[in-house]
Amino acid sequence: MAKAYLGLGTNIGDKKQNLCHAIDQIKAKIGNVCSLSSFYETAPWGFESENQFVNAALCVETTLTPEELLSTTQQIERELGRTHKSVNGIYHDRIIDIDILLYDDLTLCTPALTIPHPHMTERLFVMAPMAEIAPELRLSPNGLTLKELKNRLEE
Ligand code: PH2
Ligand code: MG
Ligand code: MG
Repeated sequence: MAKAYLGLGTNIGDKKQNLCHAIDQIKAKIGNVCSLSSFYETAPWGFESENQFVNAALCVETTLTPEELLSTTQQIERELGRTHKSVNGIYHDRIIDIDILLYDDLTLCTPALTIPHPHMTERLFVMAPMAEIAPELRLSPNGLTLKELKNRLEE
């Protein structure tokens, strides 16, 4: 059984309800959710929008491969009503975004999927919830813990 960490974000509609629906679908289609962060209200990062985000992170135990996990998270995004995908760093308001952050200690780089998520350590909206649920987890290549990486962003 693998442990995958997922980042969740939403900035339109009933945001808390969007996160709860996504978490229900993750439990139904992916596996047991073994930790879940608080919900964080965050400002849009990397694009202009008047709509604030709510972000969270969770850990799920799963028998899905990384590729199956990606197709399942994308299916859940569509079922919850997501229309646009972000392309080339152009972001849009969204009902739900589910990003694969970590999958055990796997590193993977294919056109469809990069694990660890290539931008996770740059973004406080990811690292604050991650440091809440897995503060002592160490990330290669530099071996810093998630808490240390999060503290760096706040300096
Ligand atoms: N997601 C993005 C781009 N910007 N900003 C916040 N605050 N939260 C997000 O989840 C987010 C973002 C790309 O997926
Ligand atoms: Mg994202
Ligand atoms: Mg995404």
